[in-house]
Amino acid sequence: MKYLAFTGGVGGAKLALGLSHVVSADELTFVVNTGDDFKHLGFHISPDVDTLTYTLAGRSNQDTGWGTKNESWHFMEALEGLDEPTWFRLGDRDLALHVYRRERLAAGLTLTETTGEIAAKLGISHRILPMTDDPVQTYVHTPKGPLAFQHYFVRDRCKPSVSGFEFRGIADARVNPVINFDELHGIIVCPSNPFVSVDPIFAIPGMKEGIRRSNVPVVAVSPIVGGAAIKGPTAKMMKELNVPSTALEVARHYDNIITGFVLDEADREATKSVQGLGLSIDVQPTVMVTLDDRIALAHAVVEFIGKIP
Ligand code: FO1
Repeated sequence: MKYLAFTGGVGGAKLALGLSHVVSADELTFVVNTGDDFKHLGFHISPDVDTLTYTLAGRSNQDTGWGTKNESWHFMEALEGLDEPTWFRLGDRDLALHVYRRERLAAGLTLTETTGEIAAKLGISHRILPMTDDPVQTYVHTPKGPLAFQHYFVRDRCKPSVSGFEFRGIADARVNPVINFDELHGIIVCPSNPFVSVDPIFAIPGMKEGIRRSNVPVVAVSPIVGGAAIKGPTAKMMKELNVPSTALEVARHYDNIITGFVLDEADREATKSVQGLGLSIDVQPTVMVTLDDRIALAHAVVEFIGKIP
């Protein structure tokens, strides 16, 4: 395990796919946020794990970034007919994965073991590790009180104003024991939402210590480009938290963990300010549209890690 890549959902998974083409499976392991997980319709839903899995398997829905491509929605239509909730869209193909996971968890496997079985069946060789196998649930604080993450993100479409976050269960969560911090060459923080996708990973007791103990470069790719998030509510959350929605602010947010930061060319003028935080800087095209964009950025990140003292 030479590289660990921390990621959340859609945005981070783009770079993760690029990394999977650049670093072999025995040298690159993914650690995924599970704070978005929730119980729904009797299933254990694990959105960021599934988004990464489908992305690495080349099966993800290119339009939404989550769920599978060539999807159909008969299950949802039939469920609606039974007056069941359909705000969280489960496609017919995606449903098979949820049924499988429910069976394997009921048989006593951990989320890590179940995720490994699914990845193998989908032809993925890179390891996908949930950040923990213990229950952690992200809640966002809104004017109407704490809101479970999927209710905020999907049911309420990120409309409520956010004033803070809590990761319920985090104090008792154990770092996934499969993660080995000892022989690493570098750690990559993919461009996911710092507050609800990356912070839960860092908040697990022992995770920051493990990262520091590894004593290797920790490089984050900015999820903010030119003051806007490429995907999702990151910039909106920053405004609501009364912090500038800038790449510099993201670097400051990660400051006590990361040693390097990748800015988009649109934010080149922030180079000096980010270096002022004591971070090494690399400026790259970070907006990933094509697979080649993903691979090029992944190459640049791995090279950047090699240059950081
Ligand atoms: N996101 C949505 O905006 N709407 C959905 O209906 C939805 C369904 C869904 C089903 C399975 C899955 O793995 C992810 C799904 N997501 C949906 C995405 C998910 O809510 C987000 O990707 C993460 O929770 C945030 O990164």
